Parts: sequence; C-alpha cells; structure tokens
Amino acid sequence: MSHNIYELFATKFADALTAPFLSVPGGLTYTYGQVDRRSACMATVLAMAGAKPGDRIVVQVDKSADAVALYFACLRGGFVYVPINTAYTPEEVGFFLGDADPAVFVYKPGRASKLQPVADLTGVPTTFTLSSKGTGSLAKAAGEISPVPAVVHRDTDDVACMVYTSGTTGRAKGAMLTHRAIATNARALHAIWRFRPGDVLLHILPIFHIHGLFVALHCAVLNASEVLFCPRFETDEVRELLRQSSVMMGVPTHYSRLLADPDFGPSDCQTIRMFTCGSAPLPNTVFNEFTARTGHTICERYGMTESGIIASNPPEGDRIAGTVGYAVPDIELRVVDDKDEPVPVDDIGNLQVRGPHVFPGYWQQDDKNAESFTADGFFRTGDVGSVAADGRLTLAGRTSDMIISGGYNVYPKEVEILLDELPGVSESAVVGLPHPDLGEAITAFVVAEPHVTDDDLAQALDQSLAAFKQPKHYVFVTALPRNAMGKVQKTQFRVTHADLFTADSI
Ligand code: MLC
Ligand code: AMP
Repeated sequence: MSHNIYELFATKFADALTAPFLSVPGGLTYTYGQVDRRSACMATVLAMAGAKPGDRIVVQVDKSADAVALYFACLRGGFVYVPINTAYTPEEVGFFLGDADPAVFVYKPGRASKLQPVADLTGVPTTFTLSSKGTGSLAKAAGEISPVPAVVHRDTDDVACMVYTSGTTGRAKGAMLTHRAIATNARALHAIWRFRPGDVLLHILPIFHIHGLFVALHCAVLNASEVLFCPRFETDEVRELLRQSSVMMGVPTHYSRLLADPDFGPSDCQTIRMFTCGSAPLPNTVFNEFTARTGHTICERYGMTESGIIASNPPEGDRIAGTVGYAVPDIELRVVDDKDEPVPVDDIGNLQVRGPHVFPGYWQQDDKNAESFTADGFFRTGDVGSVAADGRLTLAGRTSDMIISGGYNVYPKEVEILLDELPGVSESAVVGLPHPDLGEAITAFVVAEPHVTDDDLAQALDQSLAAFKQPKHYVFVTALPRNAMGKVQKTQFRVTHADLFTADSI
C-alpha cells in the first residue's frame, strides 16, 4: 500500500472535483479537479526533465494557485518539495541550492537574471520559472502536455518535503518531513479543530512555511473546503473576506493589525466559527482585546517545523490567554530538566516531543541530529514551558536567543556574523525588542568606528540578507556588556532599550 500523502488528499476531494478549491480574491477560482489535473501535468513535466522520486525540487515562487499545483506535483511525483522564503536574496538562495543539491529549481520569472547564475554556479541541472509564458516556464510546459495521472508509490518513512529552519550557528538546516509525519498532523488538526462541511478557510499566510503550507492548507484539503487564497495580508481586504469565511488562521501580527483598524468588529466576524493563532506568542492584550471587540476567543496553538502542531487550545471549552492548550493526538509531550529528567507538574522545563508527527532529522546533519534527539527518541524542541495537572501547556520562552519577528524566525548569530565582517565594525549583538506590530523587532547593538553610520550598515546587509532579517534599528555602543566569562549579556540591552519600539516612542 502506498503512503503518499497525495493519495489521502485525492481520496478526500474525490467527490468535490467540480467544487471551488482556491479562490484568489479579485481573480479566478480553481476547482479541486483543475488543481489536481494541473499537478499531474506539472509532475509529468518534472519527470520528463529528469527528476526522480526522492530528488529535491527547490521552489522560490509567489503564492498562487500554480504554486499549490507545483507543491501537489512534487508530492504525487514522489519528489521532495523544498519551499524557500520569497524574501531570500540570491546569496541566501545560493546556500539553499548548495545544501539541498536539487534536481530542479523553480523560481519567479522576474528574478531570472539574478537567480539563474546562482543555479549555474551551484550546479543545479534544471531550472524553470513559474510564469504562464516564455521559455523555461513550467506552467507553460504543463499546459501543453498530456499528464500521467499516476501518484508515485511512497512509504511512510519517505521524505515528502524538506523545510529549512534557521540554525543556531547562523545557517539554516533542512528538516526532512515524511509522508507519515505530515499526514498524521494533518488528520489530527482536521479532527481536533472540528472541520465540517461548508467550512471556508481564509488563507492569508505565506506558503513556504508549515503554517500556511501544511497547517492551513491541509485542513482545508482534507475537508475539500474552499480556500480564499490571499497573496498578502491587507486589512481592508481581509475584513471583507472574513464575511465569506468560517475559519481564519494567522500569526499574532495579523490579529494586532485587525485590531489596529478602529472599524474592525463583530460585523466582520459573523460567519466565523474559529480564529486560530500561532508561530509566535500571542500577547494577552491582543487575545483580550480581540474577545472584547468581536466576542471571539482566539484559539492559540503551538508548533514547529520539525513536529507540526504540538498543542492546541480546545475548539470547545476554555481557551486561556497565555496558554497553548493540550497536546494534539499522537504527540507525546514531556517537560524535563537539563539532565532530561521529568520535572513536577507546573514546573518550568525543556519541552520534548515524540511520536509519528515528529521528523526523523535534518538533512545531512549527523552531528546536529545526534544532539537534537534523546536516547529514547524525544526531540528537543528548544522551547521552555510547563504542563499543568490537567495537561495544559504554557510556554515560557526558548533556550536559544532566536527572535520571532512577525512569525518569521531569525537567529541573531546570522546577522551578527555579517555585521562583524563589515569594515569599521568591531563587534555586534543582535536582539529582539518588543514591537507593537511584529512582536519582536530585530535590533543591532554595534561597536564601530565613529565614521560608520546606520545607513552604511543597512546598505551592506541589504545585499546578503532577506529584508525581514535586517535590523529595524541600529544602536551604536562603545562596548558590549560581558559577564566574568566574557559572554555578551544581551539581557542588559533588552532591559535598557525595552521601549525602543513601543507605540509611544515610534
Ligand atoms: C515583512 N517585513 C518584515 C516582516 N515581514 N520585517 C520583519 N519581520 C517580518 N515578519 C518587512 C519587509 O521586509 C519589508 O521591509 C516591510 O516589512 C514590508 O513588507 P511586506 O511584505 O509589505 O510586509 P507585510 O505584508 O506587512 O508582512 C507582515 C506579515 C508577514 C506579518 C504579514 O511577515 C507574514 O506573513 N508573517 C507570517 C510568517 C509565517 O507564516 N510564519 C510561520 C512560520 S511556521 P522593507 O525594508 O523592504 O520595507 C512556524 C511553525 C508554527 O512558526 O507554529 O506555525
Ligand atoms: P519554526 O522553526 O518556524 O517552525 O518556528 C517554531 C517556533 O515558533 C517554536 O519552536 C516556538 O518557539 C515558536 N512558536 C510557535 N507557536 C508558538 C506560540 N503559540 N507561542 C509561542 N511561540 C510559538
């Protein structure tokens, strides 16, 4: 029996081939049958181009119906889908191509002059763009051939997708996600969030991370639901589309942006049965104000690329601000001390997870994999929290100094390495400071010669670092605070500059 997750999808939407799947606001609506056929065509083109099951296909394209068809094409062809953030610079893309060693790279048509040389340099055998016309267009080639409709046989442990997560050493690691892991989490979420006939999902997330690609899209596909597929988050448009939706999934920034519109209120939310939130901590103030303004309690959940969603507040029953609810089915969650010994109920410790949702390891990272799992197979999440007697999980932070800005993870080390290499800079410390819109904003504290300006630094980083990772503010200091061991005390900056971005000061 094949365990290709695409078989599961196809079974679920078999009776809905003429039903709407992806409705692009102000654009076309694509049915399940159309996207299914399109994916078969694309899978055929990829196979004809030489891609074999197990080969990686790196994809950096805008959010569109064809991008979803390409994702499905990779699943059904048994290729490993490797999505990357559209904000990454050519230099960053070069790293991913070198690391993933893909058979095919698909990129945005407008970026050919920058990305084709990177693909050539890293030895990628085949590239395509995802435009509707022109040479080298996957979409055009797909429109011109007869598809092979077969779905390639896959075992449960075969890798379906590889999703890069930021690395503590400043370099991203490819989390290998198996057909079993993805399918188990999709089924669990579809069940616990009580997806039902008639649900319409408002999809406002990017599709190069698991939140938009798996959590949101898979629940809808398993339900054969219509998806209102927004290329980006615009408050006015989202308010309009909320009135046609029953479920919205977002990051905290989406909710605070809705609240920032004084006209947003209950009349926008009459058809909604559930708002979910995750990827970053949902501030209690946002949770409470949202309830006061709309009557809805946001269902906060907690997850990560390596394991899918780990815990969720209940769809019915108490959704409590500041907590992320209960472990989802099939996830074993434990809280341990630094010796991996379980801590008592309500005590804060390191969170570890085990079960079929959890990934088998990072691509070509044996050392990292050895330290990421315990001897009894639990994955060390890097998050810290406590579990109450009734099983409810409350997060308390992270063991690393990772920053989450608007739902995107940024490792300070990656930014610091680049800053420290710049002429006139002797050292730097990058921290996340509270920000009313983004949750945390990247801030760089820099020790530099007097002639160095923040514009110099910003311009230099722009070449090599995606914009969302670039500091929103530079603070020049004469020295970095260090403890007796010589370790930089970033906490001091977090205290002294805590209100740098708060509403009153910007
Ligand atoms: C955009 N910018 C950001 C940013 N997003 N800067 C810091 N942090 C961010 N998150 C910058 C751009 O680079 C640009 O800079 C300027 O802001 C405007 O860009 P934009 O594209 O217009 O931004 P906007 O559309 O407003 O995007 C904000 C956002 C977006 C919140 C809608 O960041 C977003 O979609 N976040 C969701 C991330 C997500 O899906 N995470 C899930 C990870 S999976 P400039 O300088 O060019 O003007 C995961 C597991 C789990 O965590 O549990 O789900
Ligand atoms: P990623 O590596 O992009 O998958 O991000 C996963 C990380 O996001 C987790 O390890 C958490 O630190 C964080 N995260 C996800 N959901 C939440 C949440 N609800 N509250 C706080 N942090 C969260």
